[in-house]
Amino acid sequence: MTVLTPWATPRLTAATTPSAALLHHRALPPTGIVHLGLGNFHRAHQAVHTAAALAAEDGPWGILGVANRSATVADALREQDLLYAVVEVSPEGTRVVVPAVHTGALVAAREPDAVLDALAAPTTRIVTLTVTEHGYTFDPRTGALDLDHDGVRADLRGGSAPGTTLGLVVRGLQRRARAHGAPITIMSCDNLVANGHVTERLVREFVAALPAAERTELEPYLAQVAFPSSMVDRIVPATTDAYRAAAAEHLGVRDEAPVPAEPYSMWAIEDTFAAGRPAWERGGALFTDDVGPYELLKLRLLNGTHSLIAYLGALSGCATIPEAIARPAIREAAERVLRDEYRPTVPVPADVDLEEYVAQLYTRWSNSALGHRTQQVGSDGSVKLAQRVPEPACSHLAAGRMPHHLALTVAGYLCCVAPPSGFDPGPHARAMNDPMRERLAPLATRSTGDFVAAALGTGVLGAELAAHASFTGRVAELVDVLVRHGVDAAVREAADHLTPVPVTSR
Ligand code: CS2
Repeated sequence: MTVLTPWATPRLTAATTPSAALLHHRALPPTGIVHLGLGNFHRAHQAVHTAAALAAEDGPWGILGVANRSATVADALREQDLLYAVVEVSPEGTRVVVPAVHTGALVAAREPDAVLDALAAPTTRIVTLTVTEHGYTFDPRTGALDLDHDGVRADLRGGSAPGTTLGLVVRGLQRRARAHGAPITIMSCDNLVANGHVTERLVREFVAALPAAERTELEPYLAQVAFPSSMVDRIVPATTDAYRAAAAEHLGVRDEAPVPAEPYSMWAIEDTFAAGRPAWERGGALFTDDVGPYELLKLRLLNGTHSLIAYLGALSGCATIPEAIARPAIREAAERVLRDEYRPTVPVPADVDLEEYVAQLYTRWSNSALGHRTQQVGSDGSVKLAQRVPEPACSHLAAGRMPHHLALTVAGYLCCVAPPSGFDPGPHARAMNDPMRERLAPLATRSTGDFVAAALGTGVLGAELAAHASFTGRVAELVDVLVRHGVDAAVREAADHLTPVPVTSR
């Protein structure tokens, strides 16, 4: 192993990138895609599929990456000729590749006008989004655009730089409609059910809330805008020094912004583009008329189970998902929620071999070399769980069955982000970020039953699930067992349902 001293190692640039690491060898294409959300996920997923597509077929599909507020990645990329490494890690070994598909890196909060110009440029034909569930500024209780959100209100008023994703998108479309009106595709790559439809609906709601003159100017242009749905799947942890070291070791140069990722990657896309697209099917993506079944499979089997592993893992003191899934009790709870509670609620796409898919999930979660943190998966539960838990839970409840492990997921979440008085959930849970923390925390001083009813009563998991008293009751029992007896006892309680709960439909 070569040991590189950081100060003596040259920086990754166009001149120093080892050619063997490049995913394609074409000249950098002009910008055809503006991507909002220049985080790790985009750089390890869409950028890699785009580079692979470009290797197979040339086209004007360079990506201008836009970070929302933080300049860290954009600045590092600018110092590296927009290059960075993807460090693919598994127990079998490490592979380091450089996608080389970015044509620029901007920060919306710092240079909003340049971003709006890029969105309006006639050469821009696709806008892609990875802004997390949280970035769509909808009201979790109703799913509608949150018109009480300060950022949304400011962006609707206009007159200053847009601060929300929808504000940026709509103001970009407005500039476009005024300049030339060329068609464009807006594609969400976030973990939302029916992400294309949701994005379209939110854009339309935003436009409908604009003053009449702006509304009538923009509404007809929306007919030129396509909103395909897409299902994205790759486990991408946060960057740490270990990955910087791995990139340096493999490339022989210093990369300040590498991205770790698992080897697995999947992208299912609805083929309804308004102005062309890269040959992503030649870069590993799958095109389909209906992304829905792929989305549900992934959001429930992978993401839903992932959340349970993260909460029970953090409460057991596990820093990482592989550590958590290696614990017999957590593995058992994961198996049960996946097989008995999520699986019966998803249609399986014809080309997916379910057994193989599920076996792969356990291998992926067990990737100890990757060390995906429980804190990362557990963060933002208030927006993530709403996409994962309520629909399957309500469908079981409607059929007269109590989904004990979905209740355990919610109980684990509450214990992590709003720990009942006197209960210490441990460092990994304390480190979880959640936009609802401040609202939920004061409720946790109440008796468990009141606390859980009030917590779900905030609408965090939608009104329908909150109205099932038997479900909130079951969550409360599991919170009590978690707090008093720990994770293993709660898993036993969920599996054997020692405490009988009558399932009432409301
Ligand atoms: C995870 C996802 O953090 C989470 O909630 O479940 O980020 C998951 O790793 C990706 O969706 C995998 O594609």
